[in-house]
Amino acid sequence: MENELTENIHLNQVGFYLSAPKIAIVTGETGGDTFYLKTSDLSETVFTGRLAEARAGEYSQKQTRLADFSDFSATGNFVLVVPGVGHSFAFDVKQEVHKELAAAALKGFYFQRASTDLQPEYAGKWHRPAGHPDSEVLVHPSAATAQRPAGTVISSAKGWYDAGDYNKYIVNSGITMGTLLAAYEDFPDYFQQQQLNIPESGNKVPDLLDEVLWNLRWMLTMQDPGDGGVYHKLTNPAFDGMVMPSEANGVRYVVQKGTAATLDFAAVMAQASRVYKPFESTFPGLSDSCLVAATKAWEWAQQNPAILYQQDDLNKRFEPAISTGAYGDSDLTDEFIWAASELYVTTKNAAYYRAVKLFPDANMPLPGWNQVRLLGYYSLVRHARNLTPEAQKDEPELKKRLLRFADELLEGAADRSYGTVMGKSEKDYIWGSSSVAANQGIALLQAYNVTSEKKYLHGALSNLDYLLGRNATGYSFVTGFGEKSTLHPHHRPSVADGIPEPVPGLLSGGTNARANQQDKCTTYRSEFPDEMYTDDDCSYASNEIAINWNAPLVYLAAALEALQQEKE
Ligand SMILES: [Ca+2]
Ligand SMILES: [Ca+2]
Repeated sequence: MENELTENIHLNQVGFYLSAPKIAIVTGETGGDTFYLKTSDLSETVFTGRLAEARAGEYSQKQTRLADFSDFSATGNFVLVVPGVGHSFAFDVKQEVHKELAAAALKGFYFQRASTDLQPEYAGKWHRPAGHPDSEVLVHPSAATAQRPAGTVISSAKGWYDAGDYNKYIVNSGITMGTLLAAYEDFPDYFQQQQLNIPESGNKVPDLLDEVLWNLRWMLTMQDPGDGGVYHKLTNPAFDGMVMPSEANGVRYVVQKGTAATLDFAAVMAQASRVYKPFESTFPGLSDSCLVAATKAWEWAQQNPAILYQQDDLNKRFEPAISTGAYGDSDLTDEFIWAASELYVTTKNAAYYRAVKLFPDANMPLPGWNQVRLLGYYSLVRHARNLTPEAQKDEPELKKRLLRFADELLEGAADRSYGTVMGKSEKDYIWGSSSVAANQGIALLQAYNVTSEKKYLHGALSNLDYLLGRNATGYSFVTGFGEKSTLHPHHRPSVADGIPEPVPGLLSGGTNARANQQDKCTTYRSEFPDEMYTDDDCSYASNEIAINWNAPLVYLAAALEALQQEKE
């Protein structure tokens, strides 16, 4: 039996660092209390350990036993063996064990590029002709002004497809870009040496910034030059069928300007202005253009502080009706905080800082597309030493809140059935829960940056383990990584390209406690909140991919690589 592969050993299927925690979870009945680490050909036993006492799963009550082999620290390819159960998938123990993952997660954005061919040289077997030139996009009646009446043709090329669909949404681009630019600001050395094999590799600009620029150029076209407001999205009226990008040729529109989109745009442009400043000779004028765009957007939002995007209302007043992702948000407190923070950090003009109430309440809401407060906090902490007295006065409170939040995340993690920070309550298993795990990891790494306390680093790592297989489903949610990883994401190119393997480096939204009620797929095999996942392309509620989920994966994987390099 121990010579047979079992799926009852749930672990990070990619592997483990030499000197970091190494945990696997054994589910179901075990014959005894001993486990072995063996070379992947099963010829040699390299470590022997004892399984911890059985725990009951928080939702399913299913038995789990934890196997801790953190003390093992030799390089190689191994399996975990539990007599009477079998052996695990093979995994590596080595330095830089997540290096390929970190690069692939970022390259996932290259595969989402609109308006360009993906050449075999860069895209391998997933090469494809260009889709969506977006050189002739119509101004929707909801976005019409005297200068740009309905039907005006504008050019709005480039950008990334948002998710499994082919539309481009400013709100969701906002948090995505903010997270990627934050990754660069926190770990510039790591990204300066990273090679993605994209068309811009070798141009002396870090590939992350080349990739981000593809979407930044598109975002700049989404600002109405007449008044500085920003269109909520560029979209078809309705979702395309499951076809390749080049076969989706419907008319596209920019729709209503809104305050959330405009503030997210302001934040991204302000942050981009300072990040691209050192690359002035390669991108002349870009940094200044971004700051001008950010300032205009901020001013529009001051004059229009509560223009919400309400798609149902919009469809009662304008044609054609729009039925694609709404990304409607009714609370803009956090968007104001984020935009003000980024403008302030870039310009050092305290008027931006004073324009918002930095602590509107005691909450520390985990970032998501409609909740971006902490992105502002992270930037203020990151640049604390270079700010004016107004912000320095608040710095101790900001750090205190950040650490308290990180401590709350860590609370009870070691005692849970899977030993991860992810899974403290059913609320973690929302639509796109993989991004919850990744964003919790980022929050913990912010705390680690402030304190250098290992518990935060290890907490973040536990959530990367979660994403790569140490979870109740046993799946690695990253395409192309792990023997039991997502194969059938709700992602039009992966469905339509005729290639068995999905486009690599994409993070599935993952477990979603209510997924079966939302997408009505019939292939779910469990209804427990932490197991509600189906690797089926019908499942947009548990198995879609999205840029705002991939971005925190990029941050988490790259940050752990960068920090591990310092240690080993
Ligand atoms: Ca480059
Ligand atoms: Ca909000």
